[in-house]
Amino acid sequence: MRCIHTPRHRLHDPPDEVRHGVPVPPVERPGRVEAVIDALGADERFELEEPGEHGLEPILAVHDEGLVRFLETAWPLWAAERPEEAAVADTFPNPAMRDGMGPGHEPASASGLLGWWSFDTATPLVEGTYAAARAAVDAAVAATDAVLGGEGVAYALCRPPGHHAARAMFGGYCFFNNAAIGAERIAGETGERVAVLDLDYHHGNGTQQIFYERPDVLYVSLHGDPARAFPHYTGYPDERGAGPGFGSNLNLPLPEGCDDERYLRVLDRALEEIGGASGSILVVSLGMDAHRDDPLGDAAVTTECYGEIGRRVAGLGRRLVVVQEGGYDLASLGESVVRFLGGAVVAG
Ligand code: OKP
Ligand code: ZN
Repeated sequence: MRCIHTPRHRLHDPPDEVRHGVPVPPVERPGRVEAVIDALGADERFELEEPGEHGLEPILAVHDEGLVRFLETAWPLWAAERPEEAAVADTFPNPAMRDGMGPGHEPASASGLLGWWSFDTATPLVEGTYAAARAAVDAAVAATDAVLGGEGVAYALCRPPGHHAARAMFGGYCFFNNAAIGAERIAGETGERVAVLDLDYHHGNGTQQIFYERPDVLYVSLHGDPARAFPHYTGYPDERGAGPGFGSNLNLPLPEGCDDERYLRVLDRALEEIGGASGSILVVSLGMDAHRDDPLGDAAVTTECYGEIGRRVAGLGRRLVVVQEGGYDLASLGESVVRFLGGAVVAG
């Protein structure tokens, strides 16, 4: 199986993330990729390769050019004032601030711009962030093109992850929405419907938002119930899509402590929905943070279960573009990915 990765992820290595106003060691860190590469490299079923450069076009197909421009130029603007610190917002335009007054204006200052384009304080931007985020997109595009070129399964080891990045907003450790970029490319190239199955523990608010009005892209997500879990404001089951996209979005919240048996039952529901829609390619947003040992999630999925999850997903009989999202327990992360991909390749 072709596994696309790039060392450029290391350019994004912030010193901390800010949680409830307190700097804490970053959870989304370079060691995550090293752990996955170590596990894949020890197994001859997987071929590691680096992506080519795919430019801005695939990014601009799903993201606002203002967001792209901001991420490209933010570091020098910020560093002119605070070169020793990572760039993090401390003020956000809560919609209630301008209630009844229209959208206002994009600010000119680094502080104002950070809040304008982001939604949390856990996603610091450093000098190399933009290059790393671009490289993660290149990996997703390369895996997508491998599958469009006839591969049954390809894996993009993306870091930073992508599924919280909306059309015009970054956050939740995500800058560009790698999986959405892949799905958009598949829809454009094939003219078929394409589904995105999001297995990360957190709801992929960005992917949902990008395709919310689109009938040609089905988004199905299993995630911690937003009643208790980040990103808090999206991921409820009554979010079914809008306009022509109504019915092309399905949220399946998980209970606290969700074990293998329960998880697999919810997965079967997700696969039934996807199987009922046309299309020959599925994008998987693969997060391992539903694992029992993950420091962010409260689910209890085992490493072994990721093999069964991979088998069931591949049982749909579609070609798979697998895009890495979260997963923060370095002891189990690599093996969980290997189990999933191994299951997917056997059944596929
Ligand atoms: C990114 B991905 C928990 C705060 C969590 C950010 C989580 C981002 C998860 N109290 N803050 O979906 O794995
Ligand atoms: Zn997550």
